[in-house]
Amino acid sequence: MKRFSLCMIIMICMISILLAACGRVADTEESGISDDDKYIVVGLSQVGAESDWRVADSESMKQTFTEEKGYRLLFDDARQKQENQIGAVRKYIQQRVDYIVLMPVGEDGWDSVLQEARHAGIPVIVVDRMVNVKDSSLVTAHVGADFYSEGKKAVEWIEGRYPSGRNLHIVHIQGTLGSTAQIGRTAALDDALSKHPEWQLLARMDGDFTQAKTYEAMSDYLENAPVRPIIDVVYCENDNEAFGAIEALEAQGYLCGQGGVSVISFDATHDALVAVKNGKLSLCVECNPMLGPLVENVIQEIEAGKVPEKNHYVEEAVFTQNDVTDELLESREY
Ligand code: GZL
Ligand code: ZN
Repeated sequence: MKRFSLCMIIMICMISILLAACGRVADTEESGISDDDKYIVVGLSQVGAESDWRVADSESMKQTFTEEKGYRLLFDDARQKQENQIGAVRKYIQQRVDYIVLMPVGEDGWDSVLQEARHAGIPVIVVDRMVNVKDSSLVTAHVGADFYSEGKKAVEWIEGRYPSGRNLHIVHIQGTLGSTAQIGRTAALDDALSKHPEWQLLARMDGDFTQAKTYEAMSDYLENAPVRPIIDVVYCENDNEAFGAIEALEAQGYLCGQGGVSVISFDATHDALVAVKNGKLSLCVECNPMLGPLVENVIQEIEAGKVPEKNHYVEEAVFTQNDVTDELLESREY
C-alpha cells in the first residue's frame, strides 16, 4: 500500500505541474498577442561601436527605452555595414514594431527600405546622421547635430589661434566617408580653405572615425613624406581619430599642444576632455551623443497624436584647456 500511495502522490504532483504550465501557455494564447502589447516596441538599428561617442549614444538609448518606462527595445549593432542596417530594419518591419529608430552609417541607399517601413505604417525616426532620400516624408523626424556648424566652431578657433595672413599647414583626417558628420565637418574646413589662400592642406586622409585607422594613415603619411612635414594643425573629425593622430605624431617626434601641433577634434568624450586638460589636444568641439531623451520626446508626441517637428538639434559647446576643470569632468555624462 505504502509504495502504491507514494507513486500516486508523485503522479498527482507531475500532473498538476503539467497543468499549471499548460495554463500559462493557454494564457499567452488566450491573449493572442505576446505581452509586447503592453509596451511601445522600438526597433533600433545602431551603426556599430566604432567610437567612444557611439558607445555613449547606444548607452543613452538603452537607458531611455526601458521596460519600466513602458518600452521594449530591440537593439541591433550593424558593425558599420549598411546591409546589416537594412536587414535589421526589414526584421523590425516583419516584427511589426511600433517605431523604427535608425542611426544611418551613410546618407545614401535608404529609399526602398524606408518605403517598406512606410507601407507597413511604421514611423521612422532618423538619429544622429541624416539619410538622403528623394521623398523626405519617409522620415518622420530627425534628431541630431548640425555638423557644419560644429566645423565652423573649429575653424573660428583656428582663425583666432593663428594671426590672419600667416601661412598655415593643415592635415585633415576625415570620418566615415559619406556620413553626415564627415560631410558637414569637411565642408566647414573646405570653405575655410577657400576663404584663406594662406592655409595649405598638406594631406587629407580617411580615419573612418577610429583610432587604429587614423594611427595607420597618419604614420604612413609621416613616414613616407619626402621631406619631414611642418604641421601646424591636425583637423580630426572625431576624438578617436585625434588619439590615433597624437600617437602617430609623437612616435615621429612631434610635440602636440602648446608650442607644437594643434590637434583638434569633435565629440568631447571623456578621454578627449582629459587630453584637452593636459594640453595634448588643443580644441574639442562637442557633439552630444545623449540623444535618447530627444528621441523619446518625438515618440511621446506621436503617441499623443501630435505631429513632431522635423528636425531636433542638440546644444553643443567648445572646450579648450582652461574650460576643462575637474568639476566639469565630474559633471559629464559621457
Ligand atoms: C556624430 C557621429 C560620429 C561621431 C563619431 O554625430 O555620427 O560618428 O562624431 C561617431 O565619433 O563614430
Ligand atoms: Zn586668411
